[in-house]
Amino acid sequence: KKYNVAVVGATGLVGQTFLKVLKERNFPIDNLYLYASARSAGKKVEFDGKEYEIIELNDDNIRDDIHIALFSAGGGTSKEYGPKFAAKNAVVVDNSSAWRMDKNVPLIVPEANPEAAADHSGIIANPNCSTIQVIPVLKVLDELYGLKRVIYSTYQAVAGSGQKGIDDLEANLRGEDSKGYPHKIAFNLIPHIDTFLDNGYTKEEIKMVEETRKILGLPDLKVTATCVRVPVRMGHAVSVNVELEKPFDLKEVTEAFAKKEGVIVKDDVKNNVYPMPLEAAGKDEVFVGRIRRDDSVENGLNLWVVADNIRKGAATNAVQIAEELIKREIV
Ligand code: 2RA
Repeated sequence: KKYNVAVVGATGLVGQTFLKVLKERNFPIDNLYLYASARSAGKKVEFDGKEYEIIELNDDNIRDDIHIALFSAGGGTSKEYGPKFAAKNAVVVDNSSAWRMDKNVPLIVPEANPEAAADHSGIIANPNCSTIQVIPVLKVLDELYGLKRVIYSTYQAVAGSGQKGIDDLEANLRGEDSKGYPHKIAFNLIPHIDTFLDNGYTKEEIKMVEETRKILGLPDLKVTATCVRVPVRMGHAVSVNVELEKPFDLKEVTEAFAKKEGVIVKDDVKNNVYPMPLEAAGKDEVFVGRIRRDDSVENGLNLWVVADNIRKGAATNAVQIAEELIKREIV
């Protein structure tokens, strides 16, 4: 069986990567509809050797034969148009933060909670990129030993801000100021992703806390985060400090990670092998290394997790959710 697929936000960095990933994974597409704002309407985009004209996203153009709609056009667009596509019987897989914490919307990383797809009411949310990449390894640890506390420190690439983040890094390297970031990002670190809240945290940090709890089904898990933008083009890295409920064996942890689908262990420090953004870029897996005990607490573990934030952190995870819908005959 083949499906009618819409991509909303088709000209953006994630939108373009949706197309690449759909093609690479041989997604069973019957008809493809590419939507974007009026600015891009009429533009031609190539997919699988065919040209497609961008359809302007407006109320009149929402087709009623769409099975799956992949959204990545910003929170405002998702809030407004997600329900409109769902009302026409599409299942929306939304990459924005608009619906993630809505209790009627499943928030899914297929390596952790694919079964949640069955509970959708038209919209399924794709988690935040920095959250997605840590979930497969945390799921392994939770199943084996139980999670007690998690501390995240992130090192997030400029691609997380879309093309404008990449443009700022490149402009800075030419000596120009940033247009989007509040400071230069080249040769710098900016401990500020998304907006600040009254409690001193950024929204990005709170997303990591809340989304981790929701995906893992652990509403009381102790989690905290510090999120930092780094002058890396593509690929987020997260230092993950974990306290486990039960004692663990390091070799058993490493073997369990290696066995987990979607996770690749890169941990051979004698030969300088550890995950790095340059190597993770362009890949769909999550890379874990620097696996070591934290002796400052009972059952403490330190990890270094790297992934391509536009692929596993956005497009690939969303397409995997769409594949689950098909596998589970939900669509
Ligand atoms: C970032 N988490 O890296 C965001 C993208 N969704 O800025």
